Amino acid sequence: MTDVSAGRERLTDQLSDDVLVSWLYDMQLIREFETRTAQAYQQAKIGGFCHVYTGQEACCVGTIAAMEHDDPIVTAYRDHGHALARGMTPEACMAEMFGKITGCAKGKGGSMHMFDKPNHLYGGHGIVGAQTPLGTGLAFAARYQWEVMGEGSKKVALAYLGDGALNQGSFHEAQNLAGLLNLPVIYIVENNGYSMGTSIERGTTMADNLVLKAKGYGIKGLQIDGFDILNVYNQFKPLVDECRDLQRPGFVDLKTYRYQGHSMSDPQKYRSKDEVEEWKSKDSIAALLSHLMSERSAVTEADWKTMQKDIRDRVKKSVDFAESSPDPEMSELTTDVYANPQPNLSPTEDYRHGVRNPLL
Ligand SMILES: Cc1ncc(C[n+]2csc(CCOP(=O)(O)OP(=O)(O)O)c2C)c(N)n1
Ligand SMILES: [Mg+2]
Repeated sequence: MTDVSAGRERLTDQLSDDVLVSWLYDMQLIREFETRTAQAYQQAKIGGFCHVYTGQEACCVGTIAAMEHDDPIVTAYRDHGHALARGMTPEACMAEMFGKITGCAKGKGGSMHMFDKPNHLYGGHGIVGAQTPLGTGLAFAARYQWEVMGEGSKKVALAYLGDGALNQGSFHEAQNLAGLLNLPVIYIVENNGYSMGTSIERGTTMADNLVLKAKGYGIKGLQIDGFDILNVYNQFKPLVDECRDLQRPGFVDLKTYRYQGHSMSDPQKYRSKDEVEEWKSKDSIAALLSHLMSERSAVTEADWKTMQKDIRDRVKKSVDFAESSPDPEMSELTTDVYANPQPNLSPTEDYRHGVRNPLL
């Protein structure tokens, strides 16, 4: 069993400069992407609800870096960052928001419903907390596949949620089942301190020590500073390894902050400008850049300028792509409504033939 506290300082020291530079790239890509998303929204090129991720980049990049590519993940509606960090192209992500056929879900899902099966991303979900039982189910399926079907290897599922989902009944039912059945799912609370305009202290008990809630379900929890990507990786990776090894659940209170309003229309009366500025002064991208420049001498000012320009060009291309892509045909209205029946889905077939599931 891995000792979660042991490798804290050391794990990232063992990673190459290239790996850390790729994290910097991914975080900056998300930030630039979200700047362009907000612009496009204001120009009415994006419809529906839209929530940008600016400020929280270290959370998705740092946690996804600790996973295998085929570990399934599921998240809430503030999902563009997770999609990009998992490998979705900016083109597919932007076109989805523009409602175009070239989007990851043929333009039918929009900002809140990023799906990418090849990259093992199962949404993007708009109902607060609804993704937490889905993450539990993904973990059940993964464990069943490995242990009962004898296929593949041990996996861990990630279910991201906001602090506003902590009080949802579905989340508590999901945790209970995960604890009871030993399911390899890690619930990551991206705790940005607010659920729309309600601060976490006003909305939930034990706000300063959320891991106590998971403890009640027999789930090991960690509190992690989500504003420092090195710290995120160093603390999170051992938990992932442990949950994979022992096939059991985990919980993370990942402390972070969003720089923009809750959604694209939010006067932000519930917080002060000083509070926002204080968080910005600890910015996660600036902190990683400083580490790479001064402690590793892996990036120069000129490298950083070039990287920023490359990213700007890449994101601009994604906007052009989205704009010039065609709308879905009218006939798309009636496709993808129901899953096509598939004859050989073995786990559920076992149920249908009355075979008891040995995991239960
Ligand atoms: C079941 C349900 N209730 C209410 C809403 C309305 N709603 C949308 S976002 C939100 C706040 C959620 O905040 P949090 O989980 O902290 O996520 P964040 O926006 O901070 O990322 C609420 C209440 C909803 N979408 N679903
Ligand atoms: Mg929140």
